[in-house]
Amino acid sequence: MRGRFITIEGAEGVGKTSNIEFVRQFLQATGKTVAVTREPGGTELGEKIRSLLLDRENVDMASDTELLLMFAARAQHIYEVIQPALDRGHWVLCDRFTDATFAYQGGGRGVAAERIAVLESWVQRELRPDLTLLLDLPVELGLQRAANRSEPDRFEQERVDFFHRVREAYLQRASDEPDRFVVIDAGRDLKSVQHQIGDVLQEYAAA
Ligand code: Z5A
Repeated sequence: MRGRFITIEGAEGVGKTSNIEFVRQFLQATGKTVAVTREPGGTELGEKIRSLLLDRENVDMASDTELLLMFAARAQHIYEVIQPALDRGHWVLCDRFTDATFAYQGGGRGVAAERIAVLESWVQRELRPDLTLLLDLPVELGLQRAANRSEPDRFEQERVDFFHRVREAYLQRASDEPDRFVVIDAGRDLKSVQHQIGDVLQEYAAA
């Protein structure tokens, strides 16, 4: 039987990295074999593309170049990691996927959603996440959390209004696809965030 494809999404500093290990352990405790991966990246080639995308020196990268690099990395990721794992019956847990493209390149950069949808269909064919956990919190709080953590990459240098558009685009997608998305209140303390995630997974893994 095909495994399930779960993605974790959210704007800057929402706590994806802090929660992904919790999700992996939770699913493993229910007997699933779990492959954890991330985008952009997840393969040797994809990680090289990630470096190009995050490099602050690439100041003049055009929005279309950025978009195509995201999908180039994704094509390799699906081919090499995601689809083979799902075909083996494993559950794939991915830190960001195409909803991030609709949020960052679409909402943030202003690329038309219809153009992104063309690439989505071309590169992914029928593949879509089965469940998406959207960690949501006020933009300023996320930026504050992220600032305490590391040097800003190319995306993290964007202005606050960019991240407001990213958040709005995510929330719009969640409202458009309520059967796939679960919105988690990520503004609370870590224990409470994990409690919310655990409740969702408990029900989902049993179904
Ligand atoms: N991108 C794109 O544009 N288009 C695409 O299609 C894709 C990606 C796939 C890299 O992603 C960039 O690629 C990303 C979008 C773009 N750029 N940005 N911005 P990434 O996922 O690797 O990078 P990221 O968004 O910068 O994620 P992050 O920095 O790893 O943040 P996070 O994982 O969501 O947060 P965290 O590291 O777990 O937590 C941040 C800090 O907050 C940390 O110090 C924690 O200890 C703290 N924290 C976490 N949770 C809590 C709670 N509950 N309370 C208090 N403090 C907390």
